[in-house]
Amino acid sequence: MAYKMLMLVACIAISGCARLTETHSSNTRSDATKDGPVDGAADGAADGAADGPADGAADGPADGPVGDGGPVADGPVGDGGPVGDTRGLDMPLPNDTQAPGVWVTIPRGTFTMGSPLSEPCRLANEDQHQVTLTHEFEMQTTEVTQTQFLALMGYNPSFSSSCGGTCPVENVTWDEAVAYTNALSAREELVECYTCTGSGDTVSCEEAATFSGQQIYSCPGYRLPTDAEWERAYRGGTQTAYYTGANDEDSCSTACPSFSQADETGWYCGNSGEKLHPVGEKSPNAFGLFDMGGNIEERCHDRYTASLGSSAVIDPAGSDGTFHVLRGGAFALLAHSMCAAHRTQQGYRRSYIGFRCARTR
Ligand SMILES: [Ca+2]
Repeated sequence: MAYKMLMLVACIAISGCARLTETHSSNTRSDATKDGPVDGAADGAADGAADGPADGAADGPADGPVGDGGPVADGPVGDGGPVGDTRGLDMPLPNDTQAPGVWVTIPRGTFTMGSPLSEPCRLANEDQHQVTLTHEFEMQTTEVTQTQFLALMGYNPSFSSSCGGTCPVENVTWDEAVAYTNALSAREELVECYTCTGSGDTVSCEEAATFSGQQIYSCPGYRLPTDAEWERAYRGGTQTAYYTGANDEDSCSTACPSFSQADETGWYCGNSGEKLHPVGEKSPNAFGLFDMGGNIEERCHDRYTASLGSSAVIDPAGSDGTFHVLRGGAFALLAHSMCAAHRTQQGYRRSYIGFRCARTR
């Protein structure tokens, strides 16, 4: 395919795609080079113009944090229903390669989204505020694998296809990701959450008119998690930078040092060998979710907004911005990109961007 050829040329030019990173400097290694647009992703535009949160880790947001980063308000973590729902599959393994994979239920409730001003490496788009999600939702325990994507969609867009079927699918646009969730819905005769035209790597999608804005939480079918759902799922009741512990000042360094909290969380530039890894090799969080930090960055349902504000919100569903939210860092990115509150955006396909699925219960 043409975009793969262009990607190959781009990789050769910079001596390896593993060093490809996002463009905002606070999240990237100093020796990293941005890969140019590989093709015209349906939600793409001029790269760089909106390719990341406003920097300003040193300044912090103008509005102060809400509360002091205390515990979540809705009781113990892990009370959200069955773990290991395999939808009839025989092998409930974390690296199960069959669609739709293994799922857990994340309980409804209130939590503190964002990071405190004191957190090392934090960015200005991490305003701390209370978020209430009035619904419980299911989330896939792993990133969608290449085998899962190929089985449903009939092609594998991944740049690192040699990594194997248990590795996450990557190099997907937001449109390709939601087309996959629609395919899951269609297979189970659920109402689809997105309207798509075309197919394959040129598919173009948007949220269905019936489920625009906050109505997305009413969609019966599969979808991507919202920005707020993703962070609630990641935290698993924790309020630290990583679900494995506090951040380290060293993680702000573009030299990408390795340290324990990050190493336990997932694959990033300090421990990945700058290559993609099979899903489920790191320890899961309290909800049983793997690779929420690292390996591939994960596309979210809603569109990015730089300022979350300090006011409490109920069932947030993003903005009317151009690009959709990305979460969780990646094998080629710095450790702090794996932090719970780290948010960014990207309109183009990238060799380190994939997704996992969610569904309102
Ligand atoms: Ca991930």
